[in-house]
Amino acid sequence: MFSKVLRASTVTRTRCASSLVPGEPNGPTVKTAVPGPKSKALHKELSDIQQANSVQFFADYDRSVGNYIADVDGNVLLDAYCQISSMPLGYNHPEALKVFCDEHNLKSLVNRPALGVFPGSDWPQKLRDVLLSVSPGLPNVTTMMCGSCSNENAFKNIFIAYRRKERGEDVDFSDADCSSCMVNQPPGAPKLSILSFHGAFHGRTLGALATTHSKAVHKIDVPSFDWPIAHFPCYQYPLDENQRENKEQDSKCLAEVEELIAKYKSIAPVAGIIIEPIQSEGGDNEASPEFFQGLQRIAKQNGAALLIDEVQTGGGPTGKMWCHEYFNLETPPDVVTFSKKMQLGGYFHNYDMQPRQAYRVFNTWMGDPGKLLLLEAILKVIKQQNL
Ligand code: PSZ
Repeated sequence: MFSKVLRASTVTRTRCASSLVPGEPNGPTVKTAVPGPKSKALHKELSDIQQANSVQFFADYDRSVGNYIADVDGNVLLDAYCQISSMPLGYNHPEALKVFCDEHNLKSLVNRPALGVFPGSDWPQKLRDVLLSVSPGLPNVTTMMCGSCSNENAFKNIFIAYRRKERGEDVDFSDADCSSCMVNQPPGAPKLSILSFHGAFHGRTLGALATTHSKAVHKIDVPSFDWPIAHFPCYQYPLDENQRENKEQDSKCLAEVEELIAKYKSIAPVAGIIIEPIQSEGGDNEASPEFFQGLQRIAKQNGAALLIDEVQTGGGPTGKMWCHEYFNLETPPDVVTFSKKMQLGGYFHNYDMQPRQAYRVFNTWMGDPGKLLLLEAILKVIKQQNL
């Protein structure tokens, strides 16, 4: 379930653990079976309220430090999973704890704004200083809540940009657009698609789930879109002994993408392509820089936007802030989504991907300034300690 990327981050953190969070234990302590009796009692209590079969044990976050997670039965375990790959510095890092001791920051947390309508005075500056300071070459950023809703809304940006180009830059919506979209019919609700890859994980909301193909349990019983799905390269290892075979894999998978784009022209034209730089939930599958370069060329030739999903790989675990920086792409991708280790969800994008009208991509909170303040502290530690 958890990727090589995540293991890489764990290894990195373990190596510098002693300097990272003071008071971190030297090793695990196991006092009971896991889950222990207190966890089991709490599990029963929670199960009366909700489906809780995924719960492994109940944690004691007051006593968790650095790489070690404490449970309610007094066990202290090395946490190789980092809250589904979302804790870049480990538990109770002093710099993260300090963030809300500042009264201004505390007020940003407590008075949670609807950022799309009433952002605080320091919001543009914070976006520049924190998020845009680590942008992979893209000038715009839109904040959201989680990984799924980042991909979900990024799809909307892609569709909106695609239709704007079809209609003409300054052409208004037609009456037919306005009436047909209200009953989910074309031309207002057009037949368009996002191409994704077998084995991909992009989230569980309806649109994102249509591009997720890692496990049946995620998808079963949920209606979905008939959108094209291509094969992600599957290499033979070691790489240096299988160069010819793996090159053929790249060509075969790229040819399939081109065939699907051609086939879907008459069904639901491909407005965008979504891909993880390393398939994470789908089983730690990697593809070559040449594959990604080829994919970007095909996307550009066909007027499809390239969305690189860095929800799991982004935020530093591969040694660069963004995994796709290893691919030496000709230009940045059109959209890069993030969440997890970045603390808040969102996406970097170019201006082309930005709707020209207000309220087209919008929700109540549009992210959370409190999470951006946490990310600011985390990035500072990563930079200062050269993690
Ligand atoms: O079982 C689950 O729902 C899991 S286990 C790991 C994830 C989800 N990862 C989330 C994820 C991701 O790895 C990539 C590449 N893209 C999008 C997502 C969705 O993020 P969330 O879970 O925040 O909606």
